[in-house]
Parts: sequence; C-alpha cells; structure tokens
Amino acid sequence: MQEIRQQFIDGAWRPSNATHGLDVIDPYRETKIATLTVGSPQDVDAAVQAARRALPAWQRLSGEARGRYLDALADGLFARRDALCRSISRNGGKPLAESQLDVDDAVACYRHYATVARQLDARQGESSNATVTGVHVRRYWDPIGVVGLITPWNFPLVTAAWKIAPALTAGCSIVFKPSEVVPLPEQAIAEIAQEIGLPPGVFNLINGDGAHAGTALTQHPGIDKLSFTGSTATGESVMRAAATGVRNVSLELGGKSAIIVTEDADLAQAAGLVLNGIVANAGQMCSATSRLLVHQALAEPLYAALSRHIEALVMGDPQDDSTTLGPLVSARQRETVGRYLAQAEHEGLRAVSGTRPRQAPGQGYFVTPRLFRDVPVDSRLWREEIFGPVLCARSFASDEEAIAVANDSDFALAASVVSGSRDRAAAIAQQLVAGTVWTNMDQVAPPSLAWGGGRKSGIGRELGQEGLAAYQELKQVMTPMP
Ligand code: TXE
Repeated sequence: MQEIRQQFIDGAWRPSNATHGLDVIDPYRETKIATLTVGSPQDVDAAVQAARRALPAWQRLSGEARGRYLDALADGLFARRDALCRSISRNGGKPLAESQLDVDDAVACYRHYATVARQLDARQGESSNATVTGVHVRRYWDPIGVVGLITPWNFPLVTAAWKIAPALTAGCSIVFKPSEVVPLPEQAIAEIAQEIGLPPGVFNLINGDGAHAGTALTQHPGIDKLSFTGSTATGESVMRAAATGVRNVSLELGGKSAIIVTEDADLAQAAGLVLNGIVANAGQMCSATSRLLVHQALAEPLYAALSRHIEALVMGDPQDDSTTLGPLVSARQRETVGRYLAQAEHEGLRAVSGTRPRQAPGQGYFVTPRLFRDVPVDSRLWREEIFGPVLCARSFASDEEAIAVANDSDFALAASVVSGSRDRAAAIAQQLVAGTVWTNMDQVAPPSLAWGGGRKSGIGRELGQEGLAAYQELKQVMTPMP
C-alpha cells in the first residue's frame, strides 16, 4: 500500500509536520490503497512562500522558455501514459478507455499552451488599436501572481492541466491542491516538474482535504488568485475567501445541462449522444447532459433505444478492457445518488423499464443507470445536479417549448442539440443559455476553445485565449507622441 506523507514544496518532496491522514480507496474493490498525509497550514505557508520567491524570475523568463517547460510536462505525462491510466482507473473507477482520454486530454492541453507561450513574446508591448490623440499606447500582459489551484476528483490530470498550463504560460507560480478522493494520478505532475528541472517554487503541490489544506490555501494572504473546480457550495466558500484582500477568483462549478432531440434527428445518433452524456464517467461530469428533452414524435422510439443501449453496458472492473461502466468514485457519492433515487420513488417518478445492464458485479460502488420519463420541471431530480448515471427526460411539442424548459435552470454550463437540420440546430443553439452548445456532437472541450458557464455554473472561462487571460493582468503604457 502506498503512503503519501510528503508535500512537493520548492522543487522537492518535503516531509509534512501534519499528523492528520486520510485513506485513499479503490472504488471497485472497496479497499484502501493508500494513505495521504493532509498538508498543514505550515505546509501551505511554505508552499506559498516558495511560490512568491520563484515568481519574479519565472515571470521574467521568455514565453519561448516557458513553452519548453510546458512541452516537457506534456512529454513527461505521455511517457507515463499506461501507468497513469491504470492509476486513474484504480483510484477513480473509470474504465480504462476513459482514463486514456483523460491522459491524452491533459497532454494536449500542455502542448497547446506550449505553443501559446511561444506566441506571447511577440505580443508583449504591441501597440494598442485604440486611438488616443497625441498618445501612443503599448500593451503588456503581466502574470496575475501566485495562484492557488483546487481541483475535484472526476477528471484527474485534466482539470489540473486546464489550470496549471495557462497559469505557467502566463508566468504565474502555483500552489496546487488536488482532490483528496483521487490524489494518486496527480502526484505525477510534481514528479515530472522535478524531473524536467522546473525552477523550484514555480509549482508546488499540497495534498489534503478541503477542510484543512483547502481552507488554509484559500485563506492564505500570499495567494493573488484562486481558481477552483468543484461543487457550487464549495465554490461559494472559495469566493468568500477570495473577497478578503480583493483577490481574483475563477469558478468552474456544477451543471444540469439539457440535450434537445428534435423529431427529424437520426435515432441511432441521438441515442448514442444521449447515452454518452449520462453514462460517461458514470455521469460524474459537470457537463453531463442529464436533462433530456425529446420531441413527442420521437420520444417512445428514443426511450426504447436508450433502454437497449443501457442493457448492453458492461459494469465491471474499470481495469478490464471490456468494462464500459465503472463504479462511482466513492461510497459517499453512491449515497448521494441513492438519496436522489429515494426521492424519485417518493415523487412517484416513472422509470423506463428494462434498463439493467447485462452484468452487475457483487462489489464496488456501482449505481445502475436509471432513465426517468415525464419528469415534472419542479422535481428535485430535474433541477439539481445528481452526479451519477441518472437521466431525467421530458417530451416537448415545439422548439420554443424545448428552449424555454432547457433555459429554466439555475445552471448554464453546457447544452446539446441533436437534429436532422443544421439550421434548426443552430437556431435552437443560439437561444440556449450555456457556455458551450454542441450540435450533433457532444462532450468535447478542446484546449484551444474556452470552457465554462454562467449562473451557478461559475465565473470566468478556462482554456483558449480566455483561459490564459484568467491568469494575466493587462498593463497599458502611455507615452506622448513625439
Ligand atoms: O466536491 P467539493 P465534492 C459536485 C457534484 C458532487 C458534489 C460534491 O455534484 O456530488 O460536487 O463533491 C476541495 N475550501 N461536483 O465534495 O467539495 C476538495 O478538497 C477549499 C461538481 O468532492 O467541491 C476538492 O479538492 N477547498 C464538480 C475540491 O474542493 C475545498 C466536480 C472539490 O470538492 C473546500 C466535483 C474548502 N472549504 C464535484 N472544501 C464539477 N464542476 O465537475 C472542499 N474543497
């Protein structure tokens, strides 16, 4: 069994003076696979001090040089691909094919920002387009400073890359706290930082839970910006902490995204996209399309097709190649989803029959996928993020009705439209309130495009140019014209 007693501070693994430990669990075998020493406030302070010391030299480095480190991080992850996939599947419970997507997405993200970093040098000091009579204006993009990055357990390495890569590109130094639920794959980032000779203090990793390490990090006055991905409730407390000292904050929180299927859609394509949007990662995705709105003319055939697809899923060992649906990440997450299923019974929701996958293992934190139809719009299952393989469906009579129901949500992260007509899909997409709308495709977030949403889904954008801007401060230098 692995013991993670140390924190990565100032370029080296350092023993922690903390006494508090946590168990790390394999959600398929329901066994302890590691113990994790929770970083103390002193550890967090040492990490922040190291990041502050490293900041001036790191930000002075050219974008070209920072780009080389980003490429080296991508190389380091790629070199460990197989081991990391096994680690993600073992600790997080997702099938190997999905873990491979995670590692590849993380690699692609570091690669993308390596290119962006190289382009930065040419932009620094560019003349502004704005015309101010008699004044010449130059623009510079400075790093925001030392950033505190906190990620959840559902996409290890990926959510970390979405923060670490643009922050390093901008010239920020980092204190990173991964989730305590799936910390094992994330340790590799520190190993690689050490291996590639990233200057000490530029990247620091503090392990631990939210109550101890997370809180110590968000409250540390030496942090200039907080970037958080996780639940809306924790996002609110991170934002409250950021208010002290008027510190910048980015939040990527939950979702309750809609998928709209029109009657002219290709049935097989629609069923595939709807299924993927709710069973990938066992539904534990902020972008899960967990509200299905299907035109009344296609509702019965779509429900029947989904039912068949669900029956064909193979629940089992995430490290077995044949498995297509893994367990939920933890006993706690299974309890949370179980409470929603009890609520569904209480509300008398109508489940579509025949939705039991072929194989149901006798161990692991599994939840059998559920499809509830005709779910009232005021049902808790329709309105709240469940974070499990539970799909709520309703039928609609007109596109206007579908759009209104889709937009009637506390969240605004993503949405999906499946239609036989590109024009109709585009018209619906334009009226949806969401950061990303997929039409006749789903669940892709390439590093060159922004990701994020409004309402209770968060503040700001990650990835793309916007994701880099989240770690920069614009400086304008004005000079009288000669
Ligand atoms: O998330 P938390 P949890 C949703 C999903 C899930 C629910 C609970 O609905 O069922 O959140 O999951 C750290 N100060 N999402 O409890 O608490 C914590 O250590 C600073 C949606 O795992 O938000 C971890 O690193 N940090 C989401 C991270 O925050 C704190 C993904 C996320 O934990 C902290 C995950 C505090 N006070 C869950 N408390 C998405 N958007 O994809 C906790 N943390």
